[in-house]
Amino acid sequence: MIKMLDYGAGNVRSVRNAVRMLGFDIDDVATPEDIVTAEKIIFPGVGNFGVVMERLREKGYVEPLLRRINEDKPLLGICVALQTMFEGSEEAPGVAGLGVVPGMVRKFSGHELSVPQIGWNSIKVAKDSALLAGYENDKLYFVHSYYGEITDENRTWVLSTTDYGCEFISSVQRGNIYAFQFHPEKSGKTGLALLKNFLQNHKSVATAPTVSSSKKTTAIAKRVIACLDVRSNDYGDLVVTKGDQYDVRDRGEVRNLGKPVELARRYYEEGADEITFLNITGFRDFPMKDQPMLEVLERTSENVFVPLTIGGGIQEFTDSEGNHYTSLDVASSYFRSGADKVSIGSDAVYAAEKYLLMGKKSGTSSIEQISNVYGAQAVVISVDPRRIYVDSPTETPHHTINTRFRGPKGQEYCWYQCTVKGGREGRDLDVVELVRSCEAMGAGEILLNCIDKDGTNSGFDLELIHQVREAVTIPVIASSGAGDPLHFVEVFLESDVEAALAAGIFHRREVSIAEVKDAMTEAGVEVR
Ligand code: 1PR
Repeated sequence: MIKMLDYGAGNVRSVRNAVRMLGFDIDDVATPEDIVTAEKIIFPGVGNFGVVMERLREKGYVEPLLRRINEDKPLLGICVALQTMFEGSEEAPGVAGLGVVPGMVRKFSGHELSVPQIGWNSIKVAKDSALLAGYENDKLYFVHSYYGEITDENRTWVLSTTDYGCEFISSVQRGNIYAFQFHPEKSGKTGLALLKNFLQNHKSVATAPTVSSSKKTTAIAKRVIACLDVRSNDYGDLVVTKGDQYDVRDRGEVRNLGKPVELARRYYEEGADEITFLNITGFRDFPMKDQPMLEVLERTSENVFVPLTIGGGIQEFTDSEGNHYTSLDVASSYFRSGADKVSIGSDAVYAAEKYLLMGKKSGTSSIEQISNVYGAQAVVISVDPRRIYVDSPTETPHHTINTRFRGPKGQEYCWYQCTVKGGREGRDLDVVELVRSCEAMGAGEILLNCIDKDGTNSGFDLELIHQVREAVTIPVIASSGAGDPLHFVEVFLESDVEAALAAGIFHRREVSIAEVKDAMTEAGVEVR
């Protein structure tokens, strides 16, 4: 029997779905003894090293895990699970890991790349292994700020390495004990094939020589993301909609561009590197009662094996019966339903305002709460800025730019005002203040929309993108305005964003994801 070690962190639903899709049964470890007796164990992991180790200790799982590893019974660790096998991590100083693999887990730093590493990278195979049979240099999905360091003492464990600023351990193996830093369950067909190698009796898999002949540095791909803005229409159906500068109504009716689960599936099949759902009226609904959205996630995660982000309505809430829910509760329900990342819009603006007013973190903001438990990489900030033109930078305390596009009265400067409630309300906060505050509070990525550009098909707002890219070190997703594959090429060649997102052109079938990737490849941009 294959068992899942579910200790309550991260998106284990996707791993379960992937295993079932491959035709195997899996159920959860119910007692510590199950860890020792199960035929195969999958030990998934997303989140903070310290929190994961604490949960394993609380549940009495450490000792049986060590026994299983010593007895060489098949085990596959994923992401943070790989990191727990080391002696300790810079993420949680003083917290001991399982100590099976000699060495420490370090934080990516001291180079030009954004941290966390979020995206598709490849692996250099260091030794033959049936587990990697069939792997041919395809890209796999990584999402992490910390990595296992290669040392002389742990070299015999190293199954593969990957480059991201430095060369790090991307998988380990000793006997039947395996662990991946990447997520096979989120790595499309390539990842599923590796997972299958583990699930079937991998000793019987023909051992193709898998050691990489090339020692070439691996490279992370620029991501292409399909975004689905979702809301109920006036007849109560949950639909994918799309606005022009955030106005989603056409002659009074909410535009209906399709069904969320079907569209997500289509984009997965067409090669989207990631899928984002934005529950665009989430700020006024209570998502935990909004079962359709959770159901959309659950159903999507059954057959979409790339990362899923969900946003809308992540905030604290008290229902009509007086029950209080923290934003962490709301986010947890999204993670349990199949989300890998959550995106926070309005509540991030309020948190940033409070942070700037107090001059320090409150410890209670949604960003901090979710990041502390699920890790920074699981917290995306969705920014909805609009241009405010001024004649001179001295007219405003905000961060201005000298813009190529003049304002309505010929103004040469503008600043980007943050908005809440889907652009309905402007705040006295600019994008630079917002993204810097959110990064300080523990956000892991910025989804940078632009109300002026949304739905215009006129290309991304490069001026906004440059301003934000320079303000933070976390990954930035460019969004709003894509109308042509060359707009993706432009944004990747002219800025350092890690990903670009589009909605309208994909929904209306004006441009396919393959056409975007072909144009990127032709221009020399790394793609999956
Ligand atoms: O504030 O935490 O509840 O989150 C609400 C979320 O819903 C925010 O992420 C906000 O961006 C989003 N949202 C709210 N209202 C709208 C609207 O359109 N009326 N959609 C909205 C924002 C922007 C993009 C869009 C790109 C690409 N959508 O995600 O998909 O602009 O479009 P394009 O390629 O067609 O130009 P909270």
